[in-house]
Amino acid sequence: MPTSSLSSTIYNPLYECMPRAELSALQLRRLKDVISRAFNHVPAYREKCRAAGVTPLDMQTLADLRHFPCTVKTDFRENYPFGMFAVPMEEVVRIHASSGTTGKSTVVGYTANDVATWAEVMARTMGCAGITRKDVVQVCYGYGLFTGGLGVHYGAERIGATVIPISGGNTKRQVTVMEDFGSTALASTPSYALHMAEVAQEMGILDDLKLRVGIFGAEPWSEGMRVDLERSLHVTAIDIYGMSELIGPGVSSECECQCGLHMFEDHFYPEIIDPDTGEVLPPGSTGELVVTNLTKEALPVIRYRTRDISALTYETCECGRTMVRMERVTGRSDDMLIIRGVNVFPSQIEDVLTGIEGTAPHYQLHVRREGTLDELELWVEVTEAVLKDDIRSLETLSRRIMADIHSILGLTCRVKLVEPKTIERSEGKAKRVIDHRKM
Ligand code: DLL
Repeated sequence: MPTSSLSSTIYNPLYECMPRAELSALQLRRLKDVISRAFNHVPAYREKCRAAGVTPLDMQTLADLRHFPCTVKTDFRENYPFGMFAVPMEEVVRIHASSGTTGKSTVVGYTANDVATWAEVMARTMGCAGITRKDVVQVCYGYGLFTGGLGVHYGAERIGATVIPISGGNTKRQVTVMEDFGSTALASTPSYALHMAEVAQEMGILDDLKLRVGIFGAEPWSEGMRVDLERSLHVTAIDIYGMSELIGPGVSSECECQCGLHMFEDHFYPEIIDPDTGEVLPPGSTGELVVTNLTKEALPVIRYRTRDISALTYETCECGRTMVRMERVTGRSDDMLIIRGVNVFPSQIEDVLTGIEGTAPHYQLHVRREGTLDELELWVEVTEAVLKDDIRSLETLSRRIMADIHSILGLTCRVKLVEPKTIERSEGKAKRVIDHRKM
């Protein structure tokens, strides 16, 4: 049951530099506690444990966790809306939701302590990005049931920064506010940040903005996109990661070294598994990230299969933080496209495009089945400058894209070059894949 001690820790950067032995001991204590709470208060989880033949008493060392059953997104659907909660509703002070695998959304809840924990891990995220109380943080993540807006908001307030809770949309107004209020930190999806940069450019004020840092997440993005964001907005682009089921944003964040995302391991315990067999893989291996929420009271989630593909490194970072780093997410084990037997991640395509002059980082993958064969058609926006070129140069550009994709993925695709700003812009997550095979 809820204990007030769980989230009484005050934001303290030293927490993130805890020696490994001390951290492991803390994790084990918290794992035993959270498994007991899920077992005792969430019938669906108790059922899963029974089926797997384990009880909380089987959790004696960190390595024992692998014997416990995983939680998956469909558990939320089957127990919709509040069946995964471990506390009575009187103790739940906040609800958020995200898209489910089908129809019904995934509903998550927070006690007052959970909201405080969330503010703390988001305050650490701010610290990782070098954001301080002197910053003016423009929060363009959506406010509402999505966790992005309020998550960043509470963390930024917790460190004493000035928060502009503008939410997503109305891009010209965003840019005007950015200029007039002197925003120094931008919080948005990376694709929306690029769109804001385009609009600021059109309005002729891009170079007058005071932005110096951006905290970008909620969708996969590439190193190439980082270069574009840093160049166009004159910011340090920091990758932040999280998901509703675990808390929202605040699970992990890059620091200013930009070499992997530190996971706040006193609250989240990570494993990497083989997505096909469920086997736990050794540090450094690439696989599906599975995370146990160590301190959440309303919704203790054990071994959540994130479907996100990453890898973990336990080497201490140059910044001094000892907390494990996860590699930037390269895709999801369930959004991976298989086209004529080739595994394709949209982020790989993006990497190819960002290395090709004349293309904008806006693209869409259209997958169709023609006869028995899958066909990939890649729609790519070209830059204004390229439009002025003759038809031959455009053909050369298409051929170059096809060749580069072929050499990296071993996949032949068709390329359709489209005019600037014709691919629909999103104020949240960009829609990169249109899989006509599933319709
Ligand atoms: O997207 C929480 C969030 C808000 C994170 C704002 C960062 C910033 P969900 O809507 O539940 O929560 O979606 C979670 O989004 O499993 C990943 O597949 C993807 N995702 C989130 N952050 C990143 C990132 C929020 N930095 C799902 N890189 C996750 C790649 C990300 N994918």
